[in-house]
Parts: sequence; structure tokens; C-alpha cells
Amino acid sequence: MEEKILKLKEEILKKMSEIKSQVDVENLRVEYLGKKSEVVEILKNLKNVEESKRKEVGEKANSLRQEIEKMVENKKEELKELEYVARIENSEKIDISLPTEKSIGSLHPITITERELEDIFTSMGFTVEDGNEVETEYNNFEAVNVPKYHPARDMQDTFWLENGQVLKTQTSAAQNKIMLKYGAPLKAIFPGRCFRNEALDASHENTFFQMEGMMIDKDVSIANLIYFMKTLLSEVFKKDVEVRLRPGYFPFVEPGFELDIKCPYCDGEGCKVCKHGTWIELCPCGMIHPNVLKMGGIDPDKYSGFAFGLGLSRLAMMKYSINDLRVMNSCDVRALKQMNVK
Ligand code: FA5
Repeated sequence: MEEKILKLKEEILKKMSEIKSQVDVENLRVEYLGKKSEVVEILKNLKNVEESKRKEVGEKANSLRQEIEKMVENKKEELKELEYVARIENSEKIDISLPTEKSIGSLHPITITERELEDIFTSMGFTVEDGNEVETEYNNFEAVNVPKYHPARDMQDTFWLENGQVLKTQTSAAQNKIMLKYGAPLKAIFPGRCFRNEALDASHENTFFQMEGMMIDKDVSIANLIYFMKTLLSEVFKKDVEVRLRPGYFPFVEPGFELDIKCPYCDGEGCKVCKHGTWIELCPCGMIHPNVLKMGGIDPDKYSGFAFGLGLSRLAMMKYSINDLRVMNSCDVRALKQMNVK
């Protein structure tokens, strides 16, 4: 048995050294580690090995299995590296001496969407404000009615800096500063990059963009909020968009809503954009909580207002029919070219 293990090892080493593709590595893995492989057979049949030798044979067979796993892993990495180098040297070789007219680049879909929204909002009398990417804990949480130990902090897995500040998890972090700067009445939007420690998937990134908006004045109501959002989204999608509100919880608004739009691509008939669900969740919003107004130096008995936090990255995804958010941050020119951005 021990001889057999030794022979198997030599055989694998030889085959491994001749392999040139990932498919062959995988085939070799299945051949030597798959359910019907000799290594697995040896392990399965240990009970038939003479008792005095069983432990030693078991250890050798197990260590062979581990060695093969390691070899397969190393080979895969080595081939990946070689494939990358070959790609760079052949199909993706960049000749920096070529004239540049043909690839002058374009704006990113998120930038284009952001600018479009800014145009629409400024035409409705909103100012465009800037927010910080590194924020104080106070601005990101306390000033929007999320005190320490409030359970709502769990909804946004936060990147903390050593000095106690945070990478802004939401554009709402700028609400307080803007209220203090302008007072009421106030109409402002503030787009920005946000960061959360997310499990990444096609619609979740750890770095993404939101566009926040606030309108504060005497007698501002939910009807104003619905009107603004409907007008805005109809402009964005260049057609009359139907919206609906569902209850949603955010500590800085009361009442709070999730605003959905009827899928502008299929008019609610069902398509892959709305995942055949008719409605698309697009923009949490609500009437600004009196505590938040107070902290911003605005008298809630005199003024009321609405706020919304549009998912800008997701809106750009919809506008440009991009089905995976992660491409947006990939800096891969091939992906950006496919986005059909003019
Ligand atoms: C908020 O961030 C609230 N600050 C929004 C708000 C503002 C509510 C004002 C009320 C009043 P939420 O966590 O749901 O809420 O995020 C808002 C939008 O940002 C989401 O609808 C989504 O479009 C986008 N978003 C959130 N997390 C991610 C992520 N990891 N990747 C991409 N987009 C995201």
C-alpha cells in the first residue's frame, strides 16, 4: 500500500508538471481526489489494512491528499498568473505611442446620472451641497436622531477610523450641517459617496453613491414630497412615472416611507429590471423628524420638511441597464465601454 501511495505521488507530480490549462488541472483534481479516485479508495479501504500498519498508511494517504490539494491550488494560481501576463502581452497590450483621439473616454454613468438630477433639482430651486466622506459620529448618527446604542445603527455596518470618525454610511450625515448653515426655508440636494461593510452582490457595494434631498418650509407636506419625486423621476426616465409609498422605518423621519416606482421599462407588465415584481424600490424618504429639525436649529412648530435618500448608483444601473453594481467600481475600461455611455 505504501508503495502504491509513493507511485501515485510520482505519477501526479509528473502529470502536474505537464499541465497547461485550468481545465486540465480540474480534470487532474477529479482524477486524483474525486469520489472514485485511487486516493479516496485507499482511505475508504483502510479498515482492510493490517492493523499494525493502518495508522501509518492512513497518515500517508491523508498527507498525499493534502499535498495534491496544495499542488492543485498552486498550479491554478500559477496558470492564472501566466494567463494574465499573456493577456497583457497580447490581446490587451496598450500601445501608449498611439494617438489618443479614439479613446478620449467618457463620463461615468453615475456622474452623468448625478448631473442630470442636479439639473432637474436646480431648475426647481434646490441648491447643490457637498458632504464629507469622513464624518464625525455625531453627524452620521446622533444628529439624525440615531443616538449611541440605538438598534438602527445595526442597519448600517460602519467603517470606523481609529480617531473615532466614520466613513459616511449615508448622505443624511450632511443634513445637520446644511440646516445649521442655511436655516429655514431650505431646499437642498447633496449627492455623495457612502461606505458600508456589506456582503457584496449584484446590488450591494461597500462603496456606493446616494443623493439626498431636503425641502423645509412652512406647511411642507407629504403631498409635496410625492409631487417632487414624481416630477423628478418622470424627468429622469423621460416619461410619466407612477409612484407609491409604503411605510418604512428611519429614525430621522416621521412618518417614514419607501418610495417605489412602477417599472418604467415594462409599465408594470413584468420584466427583468423589476424582476417581474411590477414595482421597484427606489428611494427611502419621509417627513423630517422634529428632533432633527431642532438639532439643526430649526423650530419644528413653525417649519416642516421632507427628506429623501435616493440610491444614485442603483438608479444609474437601471438607467443604463447594468445588471451588476460591482462593474461600476471596477475601473475596467471594457465594462465602461459596454455601458453605452455617450
Ligand atoms: C438610507 O441610507 C437613508 N439615509 C435614506 C433616507 C434619507 C431615508 C432621508 C429617509 C430620509 P438606506 O440604507 O435604505 O437608507 O439606503 C438608501 C438607498 O441607498 C437604498 O435604497 C439603495 O438604493 C442605496 N444603497 C444602500 N446600501 C447600498 C449598497 N450597499 N450598495 C448600493 N446601494 C446601496
